[in-house]
Amino acid sequence: MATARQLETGLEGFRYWPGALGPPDQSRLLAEVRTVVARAPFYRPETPGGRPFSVLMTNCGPLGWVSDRAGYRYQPLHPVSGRPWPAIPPLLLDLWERLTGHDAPPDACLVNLYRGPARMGLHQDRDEVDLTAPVLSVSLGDTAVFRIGPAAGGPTRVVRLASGDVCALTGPARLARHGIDRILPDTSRLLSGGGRLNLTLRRAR
Ligand code: MD3
Ligand code: FE
Repeated sequence: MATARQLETGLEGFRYWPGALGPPDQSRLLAEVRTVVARAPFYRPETPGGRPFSVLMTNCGPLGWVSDRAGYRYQPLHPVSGRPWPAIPPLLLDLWERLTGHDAPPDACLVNLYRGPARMGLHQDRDEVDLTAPVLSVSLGDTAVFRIGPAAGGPTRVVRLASGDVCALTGPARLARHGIDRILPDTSRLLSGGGRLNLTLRRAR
């Protein structure tokens, strides 16, 4: 595994491994994600204010991140089917151990699907109990224009996240403001029909 790049984000703790997963591993991971999605279909969450997300979501692991009129939270059941989320694929658990070195495994994996004009506004991830645990993100499919800046506000910068890229957020970067401006169409052939999948591993509790 290549050494992580510390991008000049001014964000200590943002680590980035371009091409951490080569094409064979991307295909293997995609097959595992399809198995997850067969048991826990994508659905469109709503913000607490009642606006639909442009991103479709599902989860795997003991807990899944959900949003609806009651707010943001982690819960053990799919909000539409009422069934438990499927297990986190072993490939992702291995990646977490190898890249974060964290002593405890992730208990939540959010799967985001971006198609067409889907985007995600600038936000912080703060629904987790232990904010000292890292977050690990894996990108598959079309390239994303990812924006990140300091927790306190101020200048942001853009990083293109391509298929197979992995990034980890630890320390001061854990509460960084971040979002997805847009997806660059036709930049990967991994997903038939195009679009982007992002898998985010976290410790929610
Ligand atoms: C920086 N997802 O689900 S992943 C999210 O590509 C989310 O779907 C984006 O932001 C996506 O909450 C970005 C990269 C990422 C994930 C977690 C972070 C960046 C982060 C937590 C803190 C700081
Ligand atoms: Fe986020």
